[in-house]
Amino acid sequence: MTTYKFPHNFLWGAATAAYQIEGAWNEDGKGESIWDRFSHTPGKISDQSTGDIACDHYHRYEEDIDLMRRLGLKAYRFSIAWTRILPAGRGRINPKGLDFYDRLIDSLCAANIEPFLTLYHWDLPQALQDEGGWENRNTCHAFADYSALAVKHFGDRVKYWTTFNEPSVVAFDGNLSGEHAPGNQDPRITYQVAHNLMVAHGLGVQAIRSANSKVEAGIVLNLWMADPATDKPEDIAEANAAWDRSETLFLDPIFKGHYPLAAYDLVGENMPKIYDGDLALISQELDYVGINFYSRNLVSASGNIDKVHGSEYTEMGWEVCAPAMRRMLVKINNEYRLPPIYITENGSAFKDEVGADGKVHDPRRLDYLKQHFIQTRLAMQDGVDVRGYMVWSLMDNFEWGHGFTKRFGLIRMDYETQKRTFKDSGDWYAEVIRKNEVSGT
Ligand code: IFM
Repeated sequence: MTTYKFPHNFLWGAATAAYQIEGAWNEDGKGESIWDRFSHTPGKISDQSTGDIACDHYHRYEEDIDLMRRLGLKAYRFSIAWTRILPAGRGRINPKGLDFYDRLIDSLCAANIEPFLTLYHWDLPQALQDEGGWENRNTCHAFADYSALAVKHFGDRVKYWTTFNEPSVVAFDGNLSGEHAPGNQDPRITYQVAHNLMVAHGLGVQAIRSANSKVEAGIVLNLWMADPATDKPEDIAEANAAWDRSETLFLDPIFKGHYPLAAYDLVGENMPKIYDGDLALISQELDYVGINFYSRNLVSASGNIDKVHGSEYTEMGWEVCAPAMRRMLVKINNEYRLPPIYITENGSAFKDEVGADGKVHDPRRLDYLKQHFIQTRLAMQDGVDVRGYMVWSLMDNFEWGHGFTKRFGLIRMDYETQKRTFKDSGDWYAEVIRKNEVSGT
């Protein structure tokens, strides 16, 4: 058994997103978002649920901050619902929306918990979708104006500002597979959205910095390591090609200032409109990058791979493979000139039950987190500059197209009663934070 100490000031946290926990979907002047519209459309969510109430965090945020205190969180990553403060995406400001986030942020600060704020975690105002959404470049300007408003208002208390959470999921799940809002299935729209999200990120960073020069601006990318299924040269080549086709689509424009040829060769007639100056805008220096890591893709030259014999899989069907996290971190650190890294999401969904003793014993989640903390610490020893770690998620919540069927929380939610119950992983995480170390093999 080895004990892995983390650096002093390491920012241990937990993460959530507005639509997944807040509820109060149409209260106090909030406008409709694309996720309100999508979840209210029959057949879109596997258990027919919606985020109308979710964890009712809008009304119970104080209780939730008490739970964060019990965890000893140093940081809390959450997102703003754009439609709470600008119900139509631009124009009229909703003071009650600002008021909610003021109260939330003030309570976090009073609890000594650093607010780590995401501006866009997928809930575009429906009014902007009605004008074409992210396919329409005007949405990028609306995003910059919304960013400036938020930073002017909250920037005195919030230091960390993330423009986008997982732009690849926004582009591909929302516009190619159609499994997410707004539910398009169109490759032409997908690539235009992918590019426009990058433009909006660049405009957002400019807006954040001109609204408050003291805050930090970054973006959050989700990365899956691509591992070869065997050590045959053709599988290794295919794994490298798979990484180049997908993960570089957002890393390259942001950190190299150009799109990856490997990815854009494949786009053909769906090539987005890119204007002069876009790439300079997109590749502005960032203060940090957030990385979300859950699993890896196993790649073989001969095609698809079935489940890996002997590997454990989560309820999402994702393989548990913590060493892939270290390899991914080392790879991006070698291939890009990166700012400091925060692990902004990592976690696992398992079928948790409340035991006869009234407790939630979730040894698989605890072990998943332990292994990933250790691999991250090892990557830090390899020279990767990781400054913090936000577990996904603080509590079970609305898992998008899966509704409430997947539980990622450190805290269990009973959605009928809104009762919150600490899981064993939550108690264990509190100890990790308190000791600033993790022990394991
Ligand atoms: O729940 C999501 C989150 O909103 C974005 N990253 C992945 C999580 C688990 O699927």
